[in-house]
Amino acid sequence: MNILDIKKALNAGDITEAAKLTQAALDGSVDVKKILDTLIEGMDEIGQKFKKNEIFIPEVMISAKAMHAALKILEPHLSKSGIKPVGKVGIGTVKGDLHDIGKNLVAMMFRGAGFEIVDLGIDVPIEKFIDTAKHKDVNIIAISSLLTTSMGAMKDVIGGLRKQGLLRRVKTMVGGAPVTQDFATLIGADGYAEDASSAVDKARELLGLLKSKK
Ligand code: B1M
Repeated sequence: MNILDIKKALNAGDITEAAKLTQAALDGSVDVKKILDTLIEGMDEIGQKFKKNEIFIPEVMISAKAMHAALKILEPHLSKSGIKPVGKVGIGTVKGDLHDIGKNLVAMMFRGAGFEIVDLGIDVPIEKFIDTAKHKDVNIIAISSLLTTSMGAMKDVIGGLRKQGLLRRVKTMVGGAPVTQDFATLIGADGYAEDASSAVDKARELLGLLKSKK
């Protein structure tokens, strides 16, 4: 088999084929890290296309599902081979807000880029974000908001993390349709991203995995 076919399967959003080819690569003794890198490259390409409006949310979601299917097969081998996730992100939709499609998309793209995700769900109280930062060993707390009425709670989460001295070791990121860079700066977030693929770039930048584009 050609390992690059895995990328094609991701692009086509072919869940069965992505899983089958990942298994075939493992059976053919292809290095686990190489398979993972190929998958991540594939998702990065999908993220770029999404950014350029060449593909849209349904395609990204189905590709992300194919990625999940491949990662599920790879997961036990990854832990055996000692490959560490590139970072760990606690993500949730802020208190008062039940929208989760964008948050899920961001989480999927993070997973696709090799991050470990603690998904806190929707309507997440400030204390749960703080508890996650304290006890789950995350590098980033990522907060999503879709409502102008729930945006303010993001400031409270960051304020709460600051009060507890957690911002010394945990970065914060915010996003969602009504959120802007100006708002992120105003509430003291370390990062803002407009969409799911930019969120991955921003997280990499915050963790020093990517040079700042400033
Ligand atoms: Co609601 N809703 N909704 N809704 N809803 C909006 C957001 C609204 C803009 C519709 C409108 O009026 N035009 C409006 C908000 C107005 C405002 O505050 N400015 C609105 C409203 C008012 C409401 C209710 C109050 C309606 C009511 O009950 N009267 C209510 C609130 C409930 C609550 O949350 N407490 C409500 C309810 C709902 C549903 C439950 C019916 C449903 C949500 C279902 C679900 O999520 N499981 C829903 C939906 C679907 C929408 C719209 C139509 C679509 C949102 C969506 O999923 N978009 C939305 C209108 C719209 O956006 N066109 C609307 C697709 C998604 C992929 O995009 O979430 O923006 P998005 O995520 C993007 C980026 O924003 C970014 O990346 C994602 C991918 O590129 N991003 C991040 C998101 N989080 C990020 C985090 C990051 C970085 C990037 O880092 C941490």
